[in-house]
Amino acid sequence: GHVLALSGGVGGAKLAAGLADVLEPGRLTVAVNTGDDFEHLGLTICPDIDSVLYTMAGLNDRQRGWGMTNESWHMMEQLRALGEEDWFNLGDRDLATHIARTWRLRAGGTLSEVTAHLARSLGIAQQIVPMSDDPVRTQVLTDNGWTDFQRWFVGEQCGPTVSDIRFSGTPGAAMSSGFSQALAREDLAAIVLCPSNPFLSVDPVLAVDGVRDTLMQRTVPCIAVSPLIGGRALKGPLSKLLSERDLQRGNLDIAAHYGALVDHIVIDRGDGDDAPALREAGHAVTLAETLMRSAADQERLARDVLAA
Ligand code: FO1
Ligand code: CA
Repeated sequence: GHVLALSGGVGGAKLAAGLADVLEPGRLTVAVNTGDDFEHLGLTICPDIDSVLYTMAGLNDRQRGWGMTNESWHMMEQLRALGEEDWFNLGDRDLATHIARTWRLRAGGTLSEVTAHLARSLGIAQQIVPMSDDPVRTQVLTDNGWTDFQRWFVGEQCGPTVSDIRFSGTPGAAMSSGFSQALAREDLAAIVLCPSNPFLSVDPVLAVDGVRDTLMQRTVPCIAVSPLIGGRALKGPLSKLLSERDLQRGNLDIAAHYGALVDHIVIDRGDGDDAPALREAGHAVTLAETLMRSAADQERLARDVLAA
């Protein structure tokens, strides 16, 4: 059957790439969070779509966790010399993606069409679809008021404490046609929530009109891969958000957050102690090696998820 993966950046993109390696191309759709998207210097930037594209094409920079490998930064140096905003780093090669996307959007293309074009051009055979073609913008509430996501994430290095999160544009944002078609497939065999930040990467996807209800009504299994190892997130602000919300129970809080949406949770082998309580809460549990350092790791985890 067909597999639908819901993904944010980094961790999600790696599992999506693993799934792409083990499934025939026609059997995978990756629906990507667009809540991190923003307009910057006249360009439309879609960080999570970029992460998925680059990782599935094998062009991602593993060290940095975002952007392209073999990157150079001449444009940024010159931008700085011109006194323009330089808090958000655009590599020379990465810049081409944002120019191509912005150009095609301005010519009237939808984000779905533009993303499909970029994927094809990068040699990706799988379907990568934005969660929505309508703009959704994640914003966080801090002592400075509502702040756009990238301003907080990159500009403020996730420093200010977050007391609330909203997805501006929802309700009202419709599923992209590729996303709704994947959800409606007769041969849909599994829905995978990738190991992305539940609050910042998966929740915006669930906030798109109809997604949560459709997932609740579905009969195909929904499998979440925990983004935590030893109670901590590898990267990004998830650990900070959990502690600011006084959520100290690791995988149990991740599972509680998803609740009845998720049938099955895949957790790290080292966190086997969490399994009994997760099972008591009604989730099936699989232990796996969830750290993905290489393409081989991604593939191994993808196989374990599909076995679940
Ligand atoms: N993340 C950073 O921490 N600093 C950056 O300067 C930065 C630039 C950047 C450019 C293009 C792109 O697609 C992503 C970029 N990211 C950067 C990553 C990204 O903004 C975040 O990792 C995600 O939005 C959170 O998952
Ligand atoms: Ca993200």
